[in-house]
Amino acid sequence: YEPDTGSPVRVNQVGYLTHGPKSGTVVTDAPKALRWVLRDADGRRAASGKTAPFGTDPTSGQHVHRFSFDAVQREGEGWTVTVDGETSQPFAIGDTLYSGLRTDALAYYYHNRSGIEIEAELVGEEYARPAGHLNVAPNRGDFDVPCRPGVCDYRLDAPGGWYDAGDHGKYVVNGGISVAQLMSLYERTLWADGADGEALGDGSLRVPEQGNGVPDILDEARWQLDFLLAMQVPQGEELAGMAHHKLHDANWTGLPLLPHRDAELRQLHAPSTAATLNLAAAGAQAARLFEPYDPDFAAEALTSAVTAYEAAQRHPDHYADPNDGQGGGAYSDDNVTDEFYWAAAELFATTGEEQYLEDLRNSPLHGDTDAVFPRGGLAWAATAGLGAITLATVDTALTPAERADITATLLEAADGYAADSVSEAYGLPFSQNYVWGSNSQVLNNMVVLGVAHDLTGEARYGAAVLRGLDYLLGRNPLNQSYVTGYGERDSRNQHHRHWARQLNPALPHPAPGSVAGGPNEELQDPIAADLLEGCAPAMCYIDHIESYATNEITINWNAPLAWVASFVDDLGDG
Ligand code: 9MR
Repeated sequence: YEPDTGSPVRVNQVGYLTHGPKSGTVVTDAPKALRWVLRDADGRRAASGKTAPFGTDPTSGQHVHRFSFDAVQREGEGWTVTVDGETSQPFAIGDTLYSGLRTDALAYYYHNRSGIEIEAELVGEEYARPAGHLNVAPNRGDFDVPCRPGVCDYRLDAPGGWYDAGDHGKYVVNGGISVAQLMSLYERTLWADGADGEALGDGSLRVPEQGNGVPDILDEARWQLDFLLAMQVPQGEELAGMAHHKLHDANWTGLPLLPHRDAELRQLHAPSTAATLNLAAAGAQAARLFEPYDPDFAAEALTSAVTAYEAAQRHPDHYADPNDGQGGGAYSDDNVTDEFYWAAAELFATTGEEQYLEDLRNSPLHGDTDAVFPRGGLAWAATAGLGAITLATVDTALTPAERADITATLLEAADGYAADSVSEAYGLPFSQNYVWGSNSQVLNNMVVLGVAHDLTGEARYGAAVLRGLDYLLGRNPLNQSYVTGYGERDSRNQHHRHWARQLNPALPHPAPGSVAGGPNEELQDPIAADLLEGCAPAMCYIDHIESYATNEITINWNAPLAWVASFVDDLGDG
């Protein structure tokens, strides 16, 4: 298998902000600089210059040059760059290029809601579908859900929430960080200059709650929060206050399969400390954000969060079983110091209570930049940075000195990511191994850079975010846009059970704004193992529906995409 990488001239296939950096990469063996020519849609020469030879890109093995045309600030569509007789994909220059991506990336959540009909009026006929998992045959769940044998003898009603990914599982670990990042995106509009609250407000998204007086992004978050709260172990039980790690099918189902056709038994899996702390953190954040809109819910969320945190303290080492992977992912994590840090931060931000601050000060992660913001990015198993972002940005009872310390940690991390984006052949703010969901690692580094930009106003942080977007949208070793519907060579066969056009022409491709997991050098699925053997790390990707290890989509990868799209759209407005 030889990937079709198209033109050797690699650009952001969507385009560049009018006043933003504009760079590309060309694959060439030429030892010396080459001439690049920028042409407008009519083929007229608009600018030209010399490429800068880079050498060999270690992530792809490709010999490349880089080029940039920052000075060009003429808006329009259909621009191309030609180098050595080879022409790039077309792209636009403008300031409103990303407003569609902001809403599309957020629409991902409505599309993947469980327990509610997805209405044609909101998403179009192609994407409309009946509600899934409301105990209507052949579905068996998510009301009155039993535990797996030996886990508990009660049953829970846990409808709603979002399906995790290509599968129909609902997981509290990663469900928590996903909803937290959506809430943080909303919360950013409360503290960051230039963050457009209306773009996320009531009437901004294609959700059924439009017009209820609540910002639509909070309506979307609420759908998941209600599910998370329902996963808590009831009072009177031995593990009261903990959260069940996950709820999913007893056996893996095949593809394609619409949610309402899933006939597998749904089961609750054992509570875990990590899930419990996801609930504590997300619940605490929800409490402060929903307070103006629904004080009863805010109070309920806070009670659940406090109860969860105390339960986690009583049971600090209930790790999810790494072998519990039948019918759903394991999401096991045997280091929860980061989840403790994140939950303490959110509880402190909301309540101002000293005990949470003490816990933060005593955390082994306190003041350790690499632990709070790992170079490889925030992720479901590395959540501390979410707490640090909150403490650096939201007004809390922290002393100014402590807030300054946490801000310094964040900026130090951002400086590292920004340096990567300057030195990488393809400009991405990431320099680690390419693992499962690598695109989300890139995106989460971009979130930290975006926050750094918001806090300092320094253009170099915003520029690094934009270069990251260039990478995701086509300036990369495969000439691939990893976001469906964006760019001429976009991913459209991601692993998903009902967005499965590759398997059945009557079904749609993923909805626009769905980001693929991306290159994963570990080749953990049969398609990748078979077709990608020997691939260079950044090229271990295939747009094939069965390659779940390189080409799945999931709530916790689209969340940083939504954050970044929103940030970049605001940047264009500003
Ligand atoms: O995102 C998860 C990734 O970090 C893990 O390496 C991988 C294997 O355990 O699982 C990923 O999560 C998947 C989950 O287990 C099941 N639903 C789909 C998720 C995305 O691929």
